[in-house]
Amino acid sequence: MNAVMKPASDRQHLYEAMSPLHLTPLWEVLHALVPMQPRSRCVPALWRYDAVRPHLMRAGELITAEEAVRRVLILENPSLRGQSCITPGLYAGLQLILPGEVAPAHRHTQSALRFVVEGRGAYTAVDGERTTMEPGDFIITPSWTWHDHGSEADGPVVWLDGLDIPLVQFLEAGFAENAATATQSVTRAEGTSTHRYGANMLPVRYDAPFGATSPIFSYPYARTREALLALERDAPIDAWDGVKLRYVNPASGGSPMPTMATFMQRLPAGFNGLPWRQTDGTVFNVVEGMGRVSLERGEPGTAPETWSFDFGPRDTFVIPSWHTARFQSDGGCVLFSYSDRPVQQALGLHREERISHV
Ligand code: 1HN
Repeated sequence: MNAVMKPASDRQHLYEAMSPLHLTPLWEVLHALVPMQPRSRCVPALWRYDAVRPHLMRAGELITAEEAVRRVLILENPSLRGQSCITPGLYAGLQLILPGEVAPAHRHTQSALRFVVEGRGAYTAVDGERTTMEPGDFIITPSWTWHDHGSEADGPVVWLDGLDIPLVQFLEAGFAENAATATQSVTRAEGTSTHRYGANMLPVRYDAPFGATSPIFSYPYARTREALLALERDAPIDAWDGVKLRYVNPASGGSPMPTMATFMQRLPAGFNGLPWRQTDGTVFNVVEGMGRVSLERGEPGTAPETWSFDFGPRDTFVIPSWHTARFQSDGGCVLFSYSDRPVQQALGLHREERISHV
C-alpha cells in the first residue's frame, strides 16, 4: 500500500509516539521554516512624539534616573509586545534625563546609539570622555565601554536609544557590569576623539580603541545637516532616497558599530519617491519637517496589506523587513534611521530592491 493512502491518524500517532524523544517531523513545518520571501514577525508602526512625551514626563515625576538606572520608555513593536524590541533584531526606547540627574555608569556587550530628540546640554560620557548633546546628534556607546549620562541642562533632554539587544540575546552573548561610582571620572577633554579621529585624519600609529566600533563617538547634526543641504542644492537627488548618507567608521569605512548601520537623509520639498524594499527592518526618527511613508506587504497570490503614516518632527516609525516603502514630503524633511544591515551584510544575507514604477 502507498504511504499516502494510509489514514491521516496514523501520522498523528507517529508524531505522538516520537514526541517524548523530542522529535518532530520537518515536513509539517518546512514551508514556515524556509519561506519564499521574508515574512516579518513585526508590523509597521509609528510613535507620535506628542503622544509619547506626556508619559515620559510623568515617568520623570515618578522615578529618578538614578533609581531607574535608565529612565526609558521602550518602543515595542505592536506585534512583539512583551519582548522589548521594535524589530526582531533591534531595540528602541526614548530616554529622559532631567536637570541635575545622573544615569549611573555601567557597561555591557550590547552596542548602543543615542539620537538626540529634544533639549540640549545633557552629556554622555564614554570611556572617560564626555560629549554634550544637541538635537539631531548621533552618539555611540561602543560594546563593553563604561558609560554614564548626566544633565546640567535647564530643561528635560530626551534621546532615542537604539541597541542590538535582541541580536545579542539571540546569540546568548550578553554580559554587563555596574561601575563602583555613579559618574566616571573625566580623563580626556571634551572633543578629543573628534579631533583625533573625526577630521578626516587618524593618528599615525592608529590602534582602534573600541575594536570594530568607530573611534568617533559623537557625530554632530550641524555637520550632517550642512552636507545634506549642500548636496540637495548641488547634486542629483536619488529617486528612492532623496539625499541619503550613511554614517561611517572612519578607520574601516564600515558602519559605526558592527551590529548597526545608521543613516541620515533629506527628502527635498515636493519629493515623491519611488518604492523600495530591503531585508533590514529599519527604525526612523524625524529630525525636521513632515512627510508621509506608504507601506505595502504582499506575497504572491494574496491581496497586499497597506499602511500609511504622516510623520512630523521627533516622531519614530519602523519599516519591517521586505515591506515595500515609499516616501513623500511636501515641505521637505530630514530623517535619521538605523538597522542591523551590517550583520546581514557580514553574513551575505542583505538584499534590497529598488522598484522603478509606482
Ligand atoms: C542602556 O545602557 C542604556 O546606557 C539605555 O542609556 C537603554 C536598555 C537596555 C540595556 C541597557 C543607556 C538600555 C541600556
